[in-house]
Amino acid sequence: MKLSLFSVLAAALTVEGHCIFQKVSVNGADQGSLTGLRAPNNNNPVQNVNSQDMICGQSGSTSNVVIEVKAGDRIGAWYQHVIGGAQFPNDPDNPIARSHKGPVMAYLAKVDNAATASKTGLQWFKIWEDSFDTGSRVWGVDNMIKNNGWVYFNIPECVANGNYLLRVEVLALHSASTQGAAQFYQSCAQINVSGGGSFTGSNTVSFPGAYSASDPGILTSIYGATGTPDNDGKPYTAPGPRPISC
Ligand SMILES: *[C@@H]1O[C@H](CO)[C@@H](O)[C@H](O)[C@H]1NC(C)=O
Ligand SMILES: [Cu+2]
Repeated sequence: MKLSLFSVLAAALTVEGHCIFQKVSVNGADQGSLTGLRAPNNNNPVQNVNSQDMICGQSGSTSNVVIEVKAGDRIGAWYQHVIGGAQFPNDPDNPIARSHKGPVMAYLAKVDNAATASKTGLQWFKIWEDSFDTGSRVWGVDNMIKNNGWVYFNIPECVANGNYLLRVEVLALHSASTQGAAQFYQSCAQINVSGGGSFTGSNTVSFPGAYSASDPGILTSIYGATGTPDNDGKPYTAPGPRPISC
């Protein structure tokens, strides 16, 4: 079997480079580890887009806390290699292996009580994504690594008051040229929005259901002619709908 150097390298780098969304900040105020979160308790990716684990990751930690936010607030979602941070000092795969290029996305779903609501059967709308910048050839994951695992976005001003699950997702595409090998990392935060507008959702999608294994943003090779994970400088569109605009 003949393997190109870059596919061998990419395969070698996949071994332990995973991550977990495990903490929220609101306008810079750290809410505490796993507080207000439904997060997996291991860092294995979800690879079956039809799995219930596509919603908030594998079942793991739960919390009674609902995080208070105002529409317009700047939310931080913190990804790290394992729960608590790095796996060991100078862990090169914290917050995630550098090979794990791909987009980062955030979705909301309206619920009655974010602490107790079932995660199934919800209608999700995307509020933000950081996919791939063709000019700089920088992926959302590159920005997350640069920010030490923090991903930042704002709750749109138009979002209606009330409780929501906030689903933040990293999609790692380093092995995505094989169907079923794209890696999804998501948890859900429990939030209560105040000071908002009237938007409760349009263009909503279900999880699972929003994605198919053969979506062009999921079944794709990000390696250009030289084996660089830069999508050959071509545009990349993340799966799911485009974010709402208020
Ligand atoms: C959500 O926030 C509003 C406004 O601050 C508050 O009145 C309400 O009790 C909160 N609801 C929940 C379920 O946290
Ligand atoms: Cu991985």
